[in-house]
Amino acid sequence: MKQWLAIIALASTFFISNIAQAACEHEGACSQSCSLGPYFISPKDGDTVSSNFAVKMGIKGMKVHQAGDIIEGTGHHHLIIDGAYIPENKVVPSDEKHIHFGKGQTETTIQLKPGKHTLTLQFADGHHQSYGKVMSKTIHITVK
Ligand SMILES: [Cu+2]
Repeated sequence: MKQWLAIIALASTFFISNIAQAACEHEGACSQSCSLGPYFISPKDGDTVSSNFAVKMGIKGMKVHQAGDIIEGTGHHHLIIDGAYIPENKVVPSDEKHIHFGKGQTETTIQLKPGKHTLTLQFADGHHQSYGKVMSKTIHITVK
């Protein structure tokens, strides 16, 4: 009997997630739950900024937590300059193009050369392992 309950519970979980998936794919009907992931509070996509500018980061569907332990539903921001998102479970590199906010920071100031750049936010777990494309956001900016 217990086994049956487990199977039914499992089946209904699949069923519910399928409905959620279908709702998300329904054009124009994208609710809050569809736009999960990190987002730029500033700058905004298409903005022109001065060479020294503030970056403010937000996250939907997860909570910011400092790096260290892996805690389900939490992670920290990474800012990738002129690079792509990090595939799921891969560790985010640490260099001048990949900035970690392992203390749980949600804003910073960066300096970029004049011209067009991309900024990518990548949310990753306490061990800096990427949550993948769905937990990333890329914008295009111009530095004057
Ligand atoms: Cu990290």
